[in-house]
Amino acid sequence: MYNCSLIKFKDITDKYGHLTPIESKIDTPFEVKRIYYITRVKQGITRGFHSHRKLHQVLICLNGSIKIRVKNPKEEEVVELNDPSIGLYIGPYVWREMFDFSEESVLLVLASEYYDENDYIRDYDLYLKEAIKIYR
Ligand code: T46
Repeated sequence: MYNCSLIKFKDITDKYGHLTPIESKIDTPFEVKRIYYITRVKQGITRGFHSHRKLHQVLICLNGSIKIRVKNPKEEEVVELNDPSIGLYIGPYVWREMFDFSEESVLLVLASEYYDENDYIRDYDLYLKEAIKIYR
């Protein structure tokens, strides 16, 4: 899907467990300026419901599982993240909705920019209006 793809990171496995290294710009398609994580989401809660204008991000589910619906004016997909060595890259003008957070799930997000509320499009009609120019 346009501006949206899975990234497979290294999974270094030995008898001590698993280790996944992520190096900015080497393993990510952008320079990482910010990280945040989402934890302790109660059952039935949905998050997201927005797009970004400039932001690039990689979402990684470090524990448990989380579903992400990604949409643009032409396509829609649901991706389940449940492997800490897989990241979901989401670029500009992709609408995202997160749901079905399993108990104890942990979502780590690597972001290309510092937090800027003006970069968010939280209204779906406005999103369609702006995105249609890109996806036509
Ligand atoms: C995204 C998905 C995957 C900050 O103050 N700094 C930050 O870096 C972030 C990300 C959020 N906030 C504040 C803004 C809100 O008052 O934290 C509050 C919750 O943010 P929001 O409702 O946007 O959370 P989600 O889970 O809907 O979306 C987040 C990211 O905001 C968004 O960029 O793509 O995770």
